[in-house]
Amino acid sequence: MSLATLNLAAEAETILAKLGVAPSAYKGGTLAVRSPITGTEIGRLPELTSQQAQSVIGAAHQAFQEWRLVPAPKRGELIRLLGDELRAAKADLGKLVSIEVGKITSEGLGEVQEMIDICDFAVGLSRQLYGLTIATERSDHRMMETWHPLGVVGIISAFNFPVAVWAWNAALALVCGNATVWKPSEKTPLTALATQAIFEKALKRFVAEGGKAPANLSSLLIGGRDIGEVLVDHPKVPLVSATGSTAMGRAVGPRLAKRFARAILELGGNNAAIITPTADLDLTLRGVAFAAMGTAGQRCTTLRRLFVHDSVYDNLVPRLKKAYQSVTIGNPTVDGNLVGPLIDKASFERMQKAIEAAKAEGGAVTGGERVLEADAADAYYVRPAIVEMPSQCGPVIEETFAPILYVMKYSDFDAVLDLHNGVPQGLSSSIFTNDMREAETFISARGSDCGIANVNIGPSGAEIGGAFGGEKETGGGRESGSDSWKAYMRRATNTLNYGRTLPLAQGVKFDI
Ligand code: UN1
Repeated sequence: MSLATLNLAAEAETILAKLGVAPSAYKGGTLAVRSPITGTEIGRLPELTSQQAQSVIGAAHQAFQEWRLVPAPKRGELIRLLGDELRAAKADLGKLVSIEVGKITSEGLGEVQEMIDICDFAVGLSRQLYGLTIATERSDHRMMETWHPLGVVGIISAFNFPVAVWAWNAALALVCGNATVWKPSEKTPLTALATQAIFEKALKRFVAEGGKAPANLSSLLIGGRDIGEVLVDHPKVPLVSATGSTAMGRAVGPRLAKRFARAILELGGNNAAIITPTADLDLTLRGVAFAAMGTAGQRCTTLRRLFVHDSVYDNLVPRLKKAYQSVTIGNPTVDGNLVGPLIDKASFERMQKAIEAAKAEGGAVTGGERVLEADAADAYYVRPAIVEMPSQCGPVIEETFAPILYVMKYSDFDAVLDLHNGVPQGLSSSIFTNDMREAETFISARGSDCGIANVNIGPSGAEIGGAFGGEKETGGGRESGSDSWKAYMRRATNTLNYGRTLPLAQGVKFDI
């Protein structure tokens, strides 16, 4: 089916109706949404005023006050039901992700799977929100920590993972006893509406089964930057988890710091892989191809810099170029296509600008051109670009959210580690090697400085079980697995005296 004959607005409407979203939520408003598959409009959402946003947050705070009293394993039951509803909605929500973001089918479905996985994780976690008991220096005393719910958790998400990132945050925040308020990207509000409707279904079941849950436990703020600012500045929001560009983080971070609110920032990545002399090149080729071209280069974890040892360069790079030339680009909902569109025209223009800047620095470019323009003049499909660079300079040290892979030759391992870490961002990284010393060094204190460091797999496609996030300009936040839940709770240290005397710490005497 050609792109011109697609009716994506109708397809989106069918899915939204099936998932329980009323047409008034996405018709007749002021926020226009376009599908990057064709560039055509698929919705026009009513936007909230700042005042309405304030009252949504106020209501969420009230919900928090009730929800924090529900035992955590019971809160976990709500998330179990959410996972259940997401399983039932997987095909529809996955398709809507493809329509709204342009992800290929398996990645749209994978995104919903990521939501299901974090729900499973959070259900187990709801019985494991434990603190330590710590040896005290005083007799007949006990010292311990307890973890308590925090309040309203604000979630600001980006277009590229329009629903999974909400789920990472919301599933944990809710089992931890918080209420959530979500400001999705202006580019992807339809999948947010659908997710909210799925959550409401789970909540209804929870209440029908005798669970106690307040209204407004999870709310959505549809609107632009001003609405995001209301969330960031609201005194009843003790934590904001924000995913997006470093520029966004620079705006959000200081505003939160000013009122001593917590921040989980997931910002830009400029992820690299080092291909060493002993790398399994077949495996490397596949790892690099997915990490660099998958999601049309629009993941925070996308592979953007490739350092190839000079002994394998002439073997690997021509094969990689061939893969780039033959990769199937087009309608992401058609099986077999591996690269869908860029999100919009601005993204395409940024990509072209970066390619021009790389050329000016001596870069040799393969690919990068616009394709399928005749089929869909308002959609921006590109052939992923390989840019062979003489050195790490110019656009290579920036994050351009598009499929550009900068390839550089190296000969010395220590020097390449320095280059690897020589960018402002620090999200994800990989090494492809069968040399144990190199692998261990890469993940050691003097190796990769990123939040994620992999061996023989690419930097993208992390599982939810690990903590997700990065260092330096990536923002330092951690979400998802491991003990990331601690960021969504407040810790209290409790000292209990079960004796009849009052020994003071540090031997202090104060006898009255
Ligand atoms: C993002 O790009 O915002 O590791 C997150 C990955 C995914 C999440 C990416 N699990 O690529």
